[in-house]
Amino acid sequence: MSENMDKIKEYIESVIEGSLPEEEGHAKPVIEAMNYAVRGGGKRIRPLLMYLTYMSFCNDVSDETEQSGNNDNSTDNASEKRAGNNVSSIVEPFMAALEMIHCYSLVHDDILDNDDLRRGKPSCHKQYGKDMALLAGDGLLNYAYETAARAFTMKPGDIDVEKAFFVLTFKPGLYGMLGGQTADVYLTGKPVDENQLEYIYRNKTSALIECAMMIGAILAGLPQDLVDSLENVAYKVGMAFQVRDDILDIEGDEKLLGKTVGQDADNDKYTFARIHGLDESRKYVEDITKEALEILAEIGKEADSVNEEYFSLLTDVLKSLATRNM
Ligand code: GRG
Repeated sequence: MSENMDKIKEYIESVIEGSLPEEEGHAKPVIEAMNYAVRGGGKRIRPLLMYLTYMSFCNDVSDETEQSGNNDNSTDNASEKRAGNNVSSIVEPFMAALEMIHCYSLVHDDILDNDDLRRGKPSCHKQYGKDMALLAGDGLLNYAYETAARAFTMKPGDIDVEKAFFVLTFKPGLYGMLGGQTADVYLTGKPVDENQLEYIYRNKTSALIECAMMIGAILAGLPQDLVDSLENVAYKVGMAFQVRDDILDIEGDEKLLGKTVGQDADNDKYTFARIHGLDESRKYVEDITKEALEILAEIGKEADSVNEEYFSLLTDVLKSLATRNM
């Protein structure tokens, strides 16, 4: 099968769009704010990494997702959608769920920092007010699990689905993103040491990237030792992603980024880039990305079967994150 990245991105958008709740009923105001926060503008890196990891290692052809319209969003029956009847591959509910969790974190983060812009649009609380944005974040977190739980009915009793669901509960939580964000908020305005900084970055940013690649690997049936190695790849990629984020907050283009730059300094955050400077930060991103790619290449040699086309796309995406401008 041959496909290009544009087609994959289109497919991911359709999976996310097809998983959003209908804007109806008494909860409509919050559903509108939830959908606003998810729709439009995001890079969709987490579902993309999950999908490319899954497709790189999945050798069960019957479970492969074709982007050819099997993901029919035409139904206007919300209960059918909730039952997952328009879902064609086991990885899809997890892809949509992880993007919802990521979007909830952005909504709440923007409230906390009182950021005006997100993805080139007014942030959720600027558009819908603080109360509704808070509820939209809560709603997205909850609906993410409702969405992922569809996988249980697609493959009843499947141990890999259970494992993947556990990873989806663990990585965004206390011992993952939420823990990292807590330390970040608690330590704002205070000088941080290397250990604290590593803890914050590993958790607030790497955790969801680890979540993406681990779930892709687990659902593809990779053995535990290779899932662990991919977790390490994702950890390193996540660290690079966050340091690149720091760099862009200093010298990035607001138009490309779709958000206000200079927020870290304004909020008195001691980021890697502020502590180490731009040159050292660039070198760190380059070095840790190289380490990640070396481990990924080893995984490619050790895995029983690898789809070379997807594996090479996965490698290219990870490489491109080190020099991203948005
Ligand atoms: C503090 C009230 C309160 C809530 C916290 C847990 C949480 C909400 C926030 C997580 C921390 C966070 C926002 C980390 C930033 C990670 C990061 C670099 C986000 C930007 O991701 P991109 O570049 O964004 O993938 P797009 O828009 O492309 O999806």
